[in-house]
Amino acid sequence: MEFKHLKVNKQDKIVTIEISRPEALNALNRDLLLELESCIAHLEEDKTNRVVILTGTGKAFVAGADIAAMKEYDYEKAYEFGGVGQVVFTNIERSHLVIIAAINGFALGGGLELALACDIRVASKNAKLGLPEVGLGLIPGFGGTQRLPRLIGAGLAKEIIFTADMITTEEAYRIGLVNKLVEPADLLTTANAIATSICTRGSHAVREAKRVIWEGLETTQDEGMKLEQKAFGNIFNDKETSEGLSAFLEKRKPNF
Ligand code: CO8
Repeated sequence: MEFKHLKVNKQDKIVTIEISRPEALNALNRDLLLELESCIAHLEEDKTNRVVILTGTGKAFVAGADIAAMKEYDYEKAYEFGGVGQVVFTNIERSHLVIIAAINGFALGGGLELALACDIRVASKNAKLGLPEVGLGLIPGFGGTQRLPRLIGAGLAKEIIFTADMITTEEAYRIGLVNKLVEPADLLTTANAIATSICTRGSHAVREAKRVIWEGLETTQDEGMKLEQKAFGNIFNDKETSEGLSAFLEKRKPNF
């Protein structure tokens, strides 16, 4: 896989994608978004891949959508570009791969929206997060108005969106916007440790748990319970489940 703006590195079942457009602090233009979409789709085809770690080159994770490109937009172009970003991020959210955002620096606007679409967020203490769109006369357009309130609640999400202020990672950690906060030098090690732990668990089970969680978030709790019950039944059709249960009873590690 060769990409202009992505550096891809696979180690066993874990793939790290580094978003690399440093001249614009990794800002998302159409080419970069489409590369990301095709990269994830490609990784999904390889059954040995389990976890993807997304990070950025230099001092930014991603500093947002490309502001220069948006300057000339009218309704049609904005509507279409918003749709491209939404599809790419929704594919990430719904991928059968687990996707971890390792936030190494600025995660602003579309950059934070990308992190929100990931399953787990680990942040370096020197990162800065925010949705600065209203300060530019925009609104979040890659899912931020929907995913942020679902993750941290509407009140806190409104404060972040309406003020457009950047928040520190201490604050982001306190409100549950990031799962872990680490020294810059420990960022990728921590993300890899989480990824490695996930890789030791049942792959079918993790995949089904991810699916039931996102499908459940889209529906009522009662409907979510039915989804869970069905998935719980289905999982017994997979030999992985028998191995996991047998391993426990035989006091050994499962061989997934
Ligand atoms: N787009 C394009 N270029 C950017 C962006 C961006 N989002 N962010 C930084 N750059 C460029 C700068 O223009 C600069 O380029 P140059 O060297 O040619 O002047 C280069 O990257 C380095 O940036 P700075 O010199 O500004 O670096 P600083 O360290 O001084 O500042 C900041 C870093 C604070 C991150 C600053 O660059 C900044 O504020 N960037 C913009 C952040 C922002 O507002 N992001 C939100 C953008 S809007 C958005 O994401 C909407 C998403 C939904 C879209 C829906 C579409 C329909």
